[in-house]
Amino acid sequence: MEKGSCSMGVKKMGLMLAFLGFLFFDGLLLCSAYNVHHYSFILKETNFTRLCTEKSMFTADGKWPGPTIHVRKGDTAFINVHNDGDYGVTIHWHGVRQPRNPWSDGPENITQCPIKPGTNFTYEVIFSTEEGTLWWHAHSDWSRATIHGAIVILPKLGTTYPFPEPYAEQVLILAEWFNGDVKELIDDATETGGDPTPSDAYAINGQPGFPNNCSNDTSFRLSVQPGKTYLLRLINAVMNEEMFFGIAKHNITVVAQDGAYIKPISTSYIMITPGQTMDILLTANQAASYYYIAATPFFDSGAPFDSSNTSAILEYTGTYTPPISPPYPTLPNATDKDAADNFTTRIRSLASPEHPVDIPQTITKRITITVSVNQILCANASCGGPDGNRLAASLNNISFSTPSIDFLQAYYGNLSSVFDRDFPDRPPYVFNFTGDVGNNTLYPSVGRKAHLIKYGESVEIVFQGTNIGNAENHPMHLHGFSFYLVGTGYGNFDNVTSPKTFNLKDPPEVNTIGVPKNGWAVIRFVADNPGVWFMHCHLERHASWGMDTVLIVENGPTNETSIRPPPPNLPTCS
Ligand SMILES: *[C@@H]1O[C@H](CO)[C@@H](O)[C@H](O)[C@H]1NC(C)=O
Ligand SMILES: *[C@@H]1O[C@H](CO)[C@@H](O)[C@H](O)[C@H]1NC(C)=O
Ligand SMILES: *[C@@H]1O[C@H](CO)[C@@H](O)[C@H](O)[C@H]1NC(C)=O
Ligand SMILES: *[C@@H]1O[C@H](CO)[C@@H](O)[C@H](O)[C@H]1NC(C)=O
Ligand SMILES: *[C@@H]1O[C@H](CO)[C@@H](O)[C@H](O)[C@H]1NC(C)=O
Ligand SMILES: *[C@@H]1O[C@H](CO)[C@@H](O)[C@H](O)[C@H]1NC(C)=O
Ligand SMILES: *[C@@H]1O[C@H](CO)[C@@H](O)[C@H](O)[C@H]1NC(C)=O
Ligand SMILES: *[C@@H]1O[C@H](CO)[C@@H](O)[C@H](O)[C@H]1NC(C)=O
Ligand SMILES: *[C@@H]1O[C@H](CO)[C@@H](O)[C@H](O)[C@H]1NC(C)=O
Ligand SMILES: *[C@@H]1O[C@H](CO)[C@@H](O)[C@H](O)[C@H]1NC(C)=O
Ligand SMILES: *[C@@H]1O[C@H](CO)[C@@H](O)[C@H](O)[C@H]1NC(C)=O
Ligand SMILES: *[C@@H]1O[C@H](CO)[C@@H](O)[C@H](O)[C@H]1NC(C)=O
Ligand SMILES: [Cu+2]
Repeated sequence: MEKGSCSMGVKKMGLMLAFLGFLFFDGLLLCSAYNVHHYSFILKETNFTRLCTEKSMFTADGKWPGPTIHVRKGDTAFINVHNDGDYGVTIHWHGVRQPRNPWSDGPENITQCPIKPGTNFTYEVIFSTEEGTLWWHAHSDWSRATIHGAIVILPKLGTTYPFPEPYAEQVLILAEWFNGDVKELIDDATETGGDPTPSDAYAINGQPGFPNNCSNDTSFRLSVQPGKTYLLRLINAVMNEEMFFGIAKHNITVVAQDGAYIKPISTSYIMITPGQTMDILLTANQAASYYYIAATPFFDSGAPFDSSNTSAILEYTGTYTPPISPPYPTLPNATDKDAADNFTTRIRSLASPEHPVDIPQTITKRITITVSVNQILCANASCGGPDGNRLAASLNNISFSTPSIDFLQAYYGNLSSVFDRDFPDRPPYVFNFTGDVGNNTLYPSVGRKAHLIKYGESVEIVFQGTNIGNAENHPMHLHGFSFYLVGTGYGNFDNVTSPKTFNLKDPPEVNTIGVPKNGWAVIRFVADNPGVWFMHCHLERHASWGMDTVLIVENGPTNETSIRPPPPNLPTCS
């Protein structure tokens, strides 16, 4: 059926429903021709009170979290973003591949310049292979703390979930609340070179919940009917911490990660990194009562972090006396690497006939990237980081600096001097990366570099964590692709012994992976999406410090394997 033949604006849909009698469900039209959706977001300052503190916050449509986008697999959504705020902003559609369409990917000054106050830009978000849960978020300064929301991608009509149809579903977004203004917070930290102030609370669907100050009575509540099974779409929109999550007295079953199905995992807790999403089945099979749903940080470095926890309440329907102290889930300690690994190493692609995998077996392009937290020397030890230095971070010892004209425009328009094309495919020094590191790698160089990849290459990237600065688990995220996580391990990657441990049969297909502290992670993908694609740590302070780079996949031989022409009204750079 012709794409777009029955498209209409979401706001008009209720009205159309009344007149035309279309089947309509929560913003989604149940008609196979209705595969184009229109949304409109207004970004604006809105007041919120949490932890007894009122502040003005930059949000989408005055909501925190922002609106949910509903589509089916293979649909396209046009999203007009109007900026009524005080400063420029961009939006990223996290985990959506956007075939040939980097123009709508969103990272600030990588694929576009910011949407200036008083102006708008319409993103064309093209869904292809994704199915399950993804999310969208601001991708400029630290606006994503407050500007984010869920993307729900249902199976195509005529196809079903690879598990029994859940009775109902619920988006759960983990986020971070800062009593102060997040833009001031990161601007101040950038000026001094020190650690940004940690958040004051975590939140589930915008509510810190028990036991946070003034939050006991405002917890998010999930009402469930005894015996029914619910699909929870969990998103980690937290800025700087990975999270453990669980529900008191209930096991949960994880069935998808990052918009791809996995073999079901029954567990009492999960670990989810910033950027990741998980689809989880919950069966209300315990005594009718209240139970806490909670999340606590997983943070395995010595840097400052928010050690608090957040909760919501699972509330069974029926007649009973609510408990005074509902049970709270037992979650692992913040530094418990074993607990994190015990969950993450169980994840396998579903790899069924309906949801097959296609893992590159013969690699044509190998890249090794060290992932480090560093320092930049400051004259007279005048900065706010360790030893009076400036905190920094790097990939292959290059700390990324953002240009003021986007990479994509510069690449497409052949502008020189915006970026260099020599991001190296191996670390500049080989040393005992995870051992007692010397000083030669503590101080990175600073640059704006991209790495070019030919269309169609089978790519393998080895992320090698290092013990420089502050070793820690880094959730690396690549735009424009999902990829197979074929192996992880501790210590230095060994190109003879490590590949023997690879899973080349059913590895998870994801867009964000935690590179273990003082360890390595290896990913594989086919470079079949021409474009300019950002790759970075999804811990926001590391991304701000320069733990980023750009992969450019060159055009293939035909129009259908080339970057599409730019859309009208791209924000201008200035
Ligand atoms: C919003 O919050 C600020 C404090 O950050 C306060 O000064 C202002 O009066 C509030 N505005 C409204 C409309 O409540
Ligand atoms: C969006 O901006 C264009 C100019 O680029 C303008 O013509 C249009 O009216 C704006 N639309 C909205 C909804 O603000
Ligand atoms: C709770 O908030 C009040 C008002 O802001 C503050 O005075 C108090 O110190 C806070 N208590 C805790 C435990 O954070
Ligand atoms: C929240 O409730 C718990 C017990 O349910 C209590 O211990 C705690 O003091 C309460 N906190 C506040 C801020 O009311
Ligand atoms: C959760 O799973 C564990 C391990 O399979 C099992 O021992 C436990 O009884 C289960 N708990 C519930 C509440 O189903
Ligand atoms: C949790 O970790 C902290 C250090 O991060 C440690 O002091 C504490 O004893 C640990 N608690 C448990 C129960 O293991
Ligand atoms: C991790 O799994 C191993 C093997 O099953 C077990 O011995 C260990 O206790 C687990 N650790 C944690 C923290 O769950
Ligand atoms: C690297 O350093 C670690 C930790 O100090 C040590 O255990 C390991 O043996 C070293 N490896 C090599 C090859 O020197
Ligand atoms: C690193 O540099 C510091 C100060 O320049 C020096 O004191 C220290 O010995 C050096 N360490 C190594 C391992 O080179
Ligand atoms: C494996 O590592 C060794 C030593 O670091 C290096 O000389 C060799 O070229 C590597 N082989 C491959 C296939 O990358
Ligand atoms: C490829 O695209 C260009 C520019 O959009 C167009 O001029 C040309 O006709 C296209 N070629 C084919 C074979 O579609
Ligand atoms: C991005 O570019 C704009 C100019 O187009 C500039 O104002 C802004 O500071 C740049 N952002 C960053 C993070 O450098
Ligand atoms: Cu990181």
